[in-house]
This record gives sequence, structure tokens and C-alpha cells, in this order.
Amino acid sequence: DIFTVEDFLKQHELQYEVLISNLRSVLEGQFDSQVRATGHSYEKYNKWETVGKARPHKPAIFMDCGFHAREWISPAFCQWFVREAIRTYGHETHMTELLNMLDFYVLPVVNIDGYIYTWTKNRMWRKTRSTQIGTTCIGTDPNRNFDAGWCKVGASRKPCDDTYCGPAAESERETKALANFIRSNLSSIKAYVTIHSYSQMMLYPYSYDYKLTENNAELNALAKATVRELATLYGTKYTYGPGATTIYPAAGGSDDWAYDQGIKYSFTFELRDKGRYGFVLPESQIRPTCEETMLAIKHLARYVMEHPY
Ligand code: ING
Ligand code: ZN
Repeated sequence: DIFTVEDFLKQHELQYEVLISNLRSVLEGQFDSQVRATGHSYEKYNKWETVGKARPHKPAIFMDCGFHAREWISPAFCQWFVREAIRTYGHETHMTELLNMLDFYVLPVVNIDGYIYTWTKNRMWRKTRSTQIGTTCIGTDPNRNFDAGWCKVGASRKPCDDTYCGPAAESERETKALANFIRSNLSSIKAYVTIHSYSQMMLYPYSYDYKLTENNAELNALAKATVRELATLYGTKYTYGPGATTIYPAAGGSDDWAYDQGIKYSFTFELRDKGRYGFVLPESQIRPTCEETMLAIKHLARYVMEHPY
């Protein structure tokens, strides 16, 4: 059950070199001082999931970042998370316990092509960079491309739109790879977490429908406690609730899909801010955002660890 980002990319024929050079940009551009502090973070980064004791039937939490290209704080957080996990394992009780009991599968930049495009061509790009016959418009919204009420609501059938659901569910290699990975590890994955920005929200299913999940009360209580924990550091206020009523109805999202696969703890985080800077969050907010989000993820992970199913 050892899984590295490298294995994942190889398995799904994604471009590892591209991912690494892209992560390097994140590190050098935004984590300036941390690069010097950690040194070999790349090596460790790709092996970090092996940190902790091997246990039979070890439960796992899957976390991804970088669905939407312009939401730069998201890949930054996955990188931060991995670095903190490595740095504090064996030194900090909470993290050590968590990693002894749980594996984290981290996919730091789902939409690699789109992310690079925002660094090189258009800062406000959202979608993938796939092309298709019959249109000159590029890209599909990866968070409208999952097989969960696909294209039913809050999504567009027009390839030129920003919320284009794609020619079919899982049409994108990125969403197909992610869905395949989750399907083949369903017995171990107990929670699914996807990191977006912005709005300061903790969302749970459903977004494709106004119906509530079977464990809605539990998800609500867990979200409430998690955002309370997040706020302890800098007082950052998050709202929470089912996607459809808390942000907007939207079909084809990964959290809804993961939930319907049987992963009963499934969340979308919308990190800082609430619109002042939006996607172009200033560098000075990267560290505090990552630190407070870390508290939230650790809280969530502890809950998952203490509520086996
Ligand atoms: N927000 C999400 C989006 O894809 C969302 C909100 C969550 C939709 C879950 C559907 C399901 O629109 C951002 N900022 O991308
Ligand atoms: Zn997003």
C-alpha cells in the first residue's frame, strides 16, 4: 500500500518532469525561505507517503490540489502539507500518531497543464488544456467532469465556457486518472479532500442536487468543529454546509462523486480569501493560509482515524 506521487504519475502516464518543474516554481516563487530551510524536499516529497509504520488495512485519506489552474494557493497548500508532514513526523505527537495510523495520498496539482498556462500565458485560466474537433475553444472544467449528475446543473455544454462539463464524464485524462486511482483504492480510502479557492468555505455533498447525504448531521458537525479549529490561529472565518445551498448547485464535482463511491467523509475546501484579492492572493498570505488549513486537515484526519468504518 505504498504509494508515491511518482508511482501515480507513471501509472497514469502523466508528465513527472512537468510536475516537478512546476512544483519548483511554486517553491522558488512562493516558499522562498523554506527552500533554503529544507534542502532535499523534492526527494523526500516523492517518498513521503512511506513515512510512518506499515499496518495491514491501514486507512487512507486522499487529498488533491490544483483542480483549477488559477487557484494558486491550492497547490501551494499540498506542497506545504507534505513538507510539514515530513518535518514534524517523529517530533510532533499529533502528526506522528496520524501518520502511524493513516496514509495520505496527495496529488499536488491535478490540472498540471492549466496550472503551467497560468504561469506562462493567462493568470485567470481555470480549465484543463485539452482540445477537441469541431471547436477552437480549449479546455474542460475538471470539477464538472465527474460522473455525479454529470452536466445536470451549474455546468455548461458549450466548450467555450469556463464551466464546460466536457464531451463526456471523465473525458479528461486528469479526471480519469484521479477517478481510476480512487476506484482501485476504495477499500483503504476513508476520506476525500479537495482543495480549491476562494471563498473560505468547507463544503460537503451534495452539489449536484439539493438532497442531503445519509450522514448529513455528522458531516455538518465535523465541518463545524473543523472550521472552528481553523479559526483558532488567525480568526479566519469559514462557512460550511452542503455545496448546493452553501456555494451554488453544480454537477460533476469530485467530492460528490467520491461520496457516491462510498467515501463518506468527502469535502471541498475553498481557501482564502473572500474576494478582496480572490485568486491572486498576495504572497504574504500564503504561509498563514497554509498554517491554518493545516490545523483543519489534521483535525479532520484525527476524526477519521477515530471513526473507523
Ligand atoms: N469552487 C467549486 C467549483 O468547482 C464546487 C465549487 C464544489 C462545485 C464542489 C461543485 C462541487 O465551482 C471553485 N472555486 O472552483
Ligand atoms: Zn476551484
